[in-house]
Amino acid sequence: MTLKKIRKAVEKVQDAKRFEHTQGVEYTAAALAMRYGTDIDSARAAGLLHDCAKCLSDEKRLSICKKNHIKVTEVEQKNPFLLHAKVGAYLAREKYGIKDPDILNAIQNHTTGRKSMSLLEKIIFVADYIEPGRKHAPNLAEVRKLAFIDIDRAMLMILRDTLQYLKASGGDIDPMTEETWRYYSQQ
Ligand code: DGI
Ligand code: FE
Ligand code: FE
Repeated sequence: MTLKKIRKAVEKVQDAKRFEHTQGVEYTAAALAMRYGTDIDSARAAGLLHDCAKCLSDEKRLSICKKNHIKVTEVEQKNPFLLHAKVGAYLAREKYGIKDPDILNAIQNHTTGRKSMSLLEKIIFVADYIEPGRKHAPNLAEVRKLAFIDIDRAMLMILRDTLQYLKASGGDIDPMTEETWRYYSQQ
């Protein structure tokens, strides 16, 4: 599918606010790809598709996983919104025809991160947090600036602030988020 077709298709499955965010992630990811010298169209495709499973119901996400033998962890079972990343990568492949494993990984790992992320995975993780439509994340101005100076340090700030927020709000922490933080704080 062309970027234009993907954009049209995603618009159909998202509410207006989510689609606004999606386009914000698309062009922020494109700008980061320019800065760090990686493929701009891959960044745009991953940005467009990263939340393609965000507007499904939890039941739907769980049933897609069950039907397609996608493993659901304990934390995901309890917090099925987390599955929008895994299910998004599945739909990107099956419904939107994405074959590039790097794009699929960027979608799959955009919420919790993972160890040894590729440049594209980091770009989507960071673009998701800093796109212009985001208003409430802590240290936004600083992370936005840092993203274009040192993407690994931006990753660390995002992970630190996300874990801090989850601890303060009593949200279940996915072991993957913790592992990503540990990995990057030891680099
Ligand atoms: O889908 P978006 O809202 O655009 O962004 P996202 O996929 O990064 O999801 C953001 C939310 O995910 C944010 O409120 C923090 C939350 N999150 C990230 N890691 C974890 C987590 N939530 C829980 N419960 N556990 C985690 O480890
Ligand atoms: Fe998301
Ligand atoms: Fe998002």
